[in-house]
Amino acid sequence: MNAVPKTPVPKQLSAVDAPDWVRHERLKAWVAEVAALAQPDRIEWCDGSQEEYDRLCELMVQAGTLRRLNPAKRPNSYLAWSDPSDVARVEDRTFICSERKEDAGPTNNWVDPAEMRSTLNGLFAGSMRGRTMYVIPFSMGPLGSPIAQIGVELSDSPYVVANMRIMTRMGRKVYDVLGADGVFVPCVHTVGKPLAQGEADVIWPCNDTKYIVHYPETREIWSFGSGYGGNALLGKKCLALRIASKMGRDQGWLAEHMLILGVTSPEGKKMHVGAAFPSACGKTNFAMLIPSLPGWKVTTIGDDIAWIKPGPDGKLRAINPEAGYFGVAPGTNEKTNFNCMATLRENVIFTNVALTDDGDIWWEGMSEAPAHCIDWQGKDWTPEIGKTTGRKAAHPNARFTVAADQNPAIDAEWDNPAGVTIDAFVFGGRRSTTVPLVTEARNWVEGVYMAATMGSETTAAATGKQGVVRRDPFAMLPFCGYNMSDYFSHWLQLGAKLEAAGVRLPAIFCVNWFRTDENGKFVWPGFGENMRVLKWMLERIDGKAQGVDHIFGVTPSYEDLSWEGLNFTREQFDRITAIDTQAWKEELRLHDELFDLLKQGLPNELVEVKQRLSKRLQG
Ligand code: TSX
Ligand code: MN
Repeated sequence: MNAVPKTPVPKQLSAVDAPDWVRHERLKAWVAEVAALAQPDRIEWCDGSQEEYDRLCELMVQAGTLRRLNPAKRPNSYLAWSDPSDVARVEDRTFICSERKEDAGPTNNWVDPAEMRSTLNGLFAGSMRGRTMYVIPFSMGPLGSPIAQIGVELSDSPYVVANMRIMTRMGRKVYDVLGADGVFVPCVHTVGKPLAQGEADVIWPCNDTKYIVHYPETREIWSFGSGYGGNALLGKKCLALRIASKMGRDQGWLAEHMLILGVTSPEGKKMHVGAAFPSACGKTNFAMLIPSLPGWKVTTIGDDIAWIKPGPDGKLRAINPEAGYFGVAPGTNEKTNFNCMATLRENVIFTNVALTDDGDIWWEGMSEAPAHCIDWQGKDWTPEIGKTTGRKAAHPNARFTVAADQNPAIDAEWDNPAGVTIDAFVFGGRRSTTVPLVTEARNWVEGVYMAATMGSETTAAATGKQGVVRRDPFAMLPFCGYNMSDYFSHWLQLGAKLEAAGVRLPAIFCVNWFRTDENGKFVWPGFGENMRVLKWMLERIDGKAQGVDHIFGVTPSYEDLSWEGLNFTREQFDRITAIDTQAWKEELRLHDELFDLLKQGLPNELVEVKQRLSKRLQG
């Protein structure tokens, strides 16, 4: 890694000049403390204004970090190319530093907090030299919502400031909510590349050494060495999932890796769904789905994260803590996600997509390939070069950052501080066999079992290995800030508590859009046709739709789904709903492997569900 010089702290930085709209003494003292450690040349207190955003973007254009796109093609939009070594979250460098190792659990990297603090003190000393440290106040969730939380990120990256302004409610108004002594989550971020006097900067500063560190008990986040996505925009995965999941457990609520959508029937009846899918299952596409069934409407509340709390009536109410979408670009097009393409018409920061000759952007799966473009590494790219070298024009994890309110399908309630009432939870994965199109859990405990054991097949792009089932309980494996078994218990306890209070719990469904035929082709048309499945779910909740009982829940028969306007035969339907007893015996054996890994603290209810399913399979 780059050596970080450690010399005494300049005195003048230990007292910071905060603007008069910052009245929070503890916050100011903390800013001074971090500045004294990291020794930035300047401190800038972000106000979240358009002027500030434009100025920082212009600064990054001058520095070469951003390219302004052709305003006639993509108004007010920019393209960033990261260092080729800094393109994704770094799970093996992500740490949950609880006092006790058991509290992080077997699925998280753990280091003793005292030891980690000492490591980070060494790394952060002088790490912001030659740079500006930005103070970024943000709210996760509508400002002042009883479900929202406030964070303050200190970062030496203007790219982080610009992205945080899109992804969160960022700026001066946050200080009004914070007042003189409000609670906030301190988040410290450095790209880890201090500049010596006169040293020229690079377009994407970062460090080979990376640490993404969470102290769940004291609710602090420290991030070193990366400027990319979830490693650097600390409100998202770090605060809204890892830290918030721990807060939720302590305080009786849920922080989930879920999209939230609204569905309105032709009669005007509306329901809300929270849905969790592992990566590469099309979560953002599902959140913005355009129904194939006439008269139905789907609206987006969120595409990635849900914070869910029992409301005054005991029913679960959900907010999207984010204010923007940081989505994967490749594969997004007018057919897979029309609303998303409309959202991306202007005011976007693109990262690691290709630059076309007319100053616009392109990625694999967006449209027919251009005859020539500049790829995400700044090199010439043509379809021919792509074919012969295997190089992609856009990085497979290339992203867009865009404000949620540009989505034409945004839900009218998306910004409601009280949230929306959740009627159903949906869990899904990418499974070419075994798991049927849709199953309703018979009760809360069996639903938690479904979610806990959910898995997804790896795509070749992500791992090099195709078709291996990876367990990803609740799609939370990389995002739970504490022991996964305790997380299952928390779900069970919350359900039991609400049920005891006489509250009707949301129904729980398990879906799989990805069963294939003997030629490896997808049988279910997916996308807008998923509306047929959503319709069945809503009618189940309403007590109107039928279904058939099988090994682990209730599945619709062919007659129970609406086939209006779609040619889908009973034979095709059987292929994606049939239960293969042999395959399910093997499936349960794989559940055993997961439960063995998580055996410490694993709730007995889940073991009992497994035993019941096993018995049913034998019988
Ligand atoms: O996002 C997807 N969804 C959810 C949409 C609301 N994808 C893309 C996944 C990768 C991110 C899907 N892919 C879905 C789906 O429901 N289903 C499939 C599989 C599939 C792929 C292509 C076709 C049909 C199904 N059909 C044609 O290409 C013509
Ligand atoms: Mn996600």
